[in-house]
Amino acid sequence: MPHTPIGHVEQYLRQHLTAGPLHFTLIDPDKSPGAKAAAVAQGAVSLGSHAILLGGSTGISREVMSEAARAIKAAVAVPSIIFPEGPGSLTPDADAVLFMSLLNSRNLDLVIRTHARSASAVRRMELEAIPMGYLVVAPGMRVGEVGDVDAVARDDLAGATGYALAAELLGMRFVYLEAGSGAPAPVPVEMVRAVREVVAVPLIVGGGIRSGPEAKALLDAGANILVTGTITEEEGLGASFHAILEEVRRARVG
Ligand code: 1GP
Repeated sequence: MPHTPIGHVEQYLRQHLTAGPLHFTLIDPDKSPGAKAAAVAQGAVSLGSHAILLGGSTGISREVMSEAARAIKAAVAVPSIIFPEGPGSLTPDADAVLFMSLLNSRNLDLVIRTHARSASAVRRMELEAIPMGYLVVAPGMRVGEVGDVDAVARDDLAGATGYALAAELLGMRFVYLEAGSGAPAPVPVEMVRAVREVVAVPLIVGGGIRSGPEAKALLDAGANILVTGTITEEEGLGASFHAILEEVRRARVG
């Protein structure tokens, strides 16, 4: 019977999660193409980042995505994972794709229909698919708009826990709480704590993380993976990035 086993990238993540939280660096290959993406990845990994997410909220072409994925693969040993906004950017040159349902979108394409249309292509490419529930929390920023999202209010803990638990019960193996790229503040720590209490799957948190103290508060609340993107675009691998990675390192065993 054909089946979808847990792939190499997910195994790598699971194994590293046993020692504590992880950090992912989000790179938009439209803004940082090819060699530039590889340089950012190299710097981020040298500071302790555990994987590279490749994505952006506007259509990235397959060519641009492939070039970045190949350059990153040549530069670093950690996985490069597509964080897709549509099927057009899928490429077998990346190591995996977050095969994610935008749980609180009003647009069924983003909940399941695009997945149905692209699943065969993902299988044909032999691209590892990591099943994930993606939940946008206010303010949601650009992804909230393009995703036609009914954003979870920042104080709606029951709403967030309901979506997250439903994702887990549906078999999704990761849940991502997203405040939106460039959000003025990250997902509230109370929401991270509430979701952490009800789900067993690893909890990814991103959007608006810009400082060590913010990272620490989210980690203390139970976030398993922190994602940052804007900070490197705006400041490079400067003091804030160092401070965030330092908090992740401190929270890890040994
Ligand atoms: C966006 O959660 C990620 O999808 C990262 O957000 O760009 O605000 O770091 P930032």
